[in-house]
Amino acid sequence: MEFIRIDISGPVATITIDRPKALNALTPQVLDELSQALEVVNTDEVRAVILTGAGEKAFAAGADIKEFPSFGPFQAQEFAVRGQNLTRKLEAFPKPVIAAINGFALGGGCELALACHMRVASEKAKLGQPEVNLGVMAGFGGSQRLPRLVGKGVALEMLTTGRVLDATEALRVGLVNAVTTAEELLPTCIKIGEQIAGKAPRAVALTLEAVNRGLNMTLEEGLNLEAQLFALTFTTEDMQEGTRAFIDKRKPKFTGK
Ligand code: DAK
Repeated sequence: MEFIRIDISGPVATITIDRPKALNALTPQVLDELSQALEVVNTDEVRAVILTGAGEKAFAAGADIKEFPSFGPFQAQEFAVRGQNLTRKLEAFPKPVIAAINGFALGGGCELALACHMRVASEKAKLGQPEVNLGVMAGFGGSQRLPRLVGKGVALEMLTTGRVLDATEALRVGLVNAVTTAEELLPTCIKIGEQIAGKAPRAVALTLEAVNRGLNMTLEEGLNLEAQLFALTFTTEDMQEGTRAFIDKRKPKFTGK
């Protein structure tokens, strides 16, 4: 892959968008490589994934604007579908994906972060949906995922004014889970990944499924889904191990079975 780096360290894999000269802007090739990278890290050994950007300035400064003027409506639609497929794949990924937002996360870059399961920002991070400055609107799910995360009012303000939030404000509105210094960003995300790695992988995966699918259901439908997925955990060896370890007053050893 030309623009994506993958580092696997024990149970935590880090995927880095590596195009710092263009502030990690997202071309169709970058989107395809990101999608391939998710396949590479979807192994039993990897229990959590970190997504970040190379360099000190950007997570990803959005879709590659320099390609836009040559797009007609059909290419624009194809590009949006490609980005939406990637964000769907991120959201449905069976291991938690943590966005480590090291700088600008704008437009499509912010939407990538929104599709991750959680977001940690460095003090230098800036997040926003400035598409309206370019005469377009959010195209990788921002108009749908942002209001689900921060509420309709804040989302509409961000999407219609293009105002960019700093890390403190992003934390205040619930757009990111935590803010760290630039140096502590990756260690903090790795620590979260390692905490997850100590848990039962199938229980974690089913939890992701319950929350992701449940948010698009009525409460009643969501509770039904939860009951079914909860029942599924009772088919796993890890459920036997986890409960037995509690009774025996020892640490569980989960195998993912
Ligand atoms: N695309 C391409 N190149 C970019 C870029 C981008 N999004 N952002 C930055 N760069 C490039 C700059 O052109 C510059 O390249 P050179 O001129 O050196 O060749 C290099 O990265 C460094 O950037 P700057 O010199 O501008 O750096 P500054 O620190 O001065 O400014 C900045 C940083 C992030 C404030 C500024 O670069 C900026 O405003 N960038 C654009 C941010 C932005 O507007 N992002 C949203 C993009 S729109 C859709 C599908 C998808 C989308 C929409 C619709 N459908 C088909 C429906 C998604 C849209 C977007 O994401």
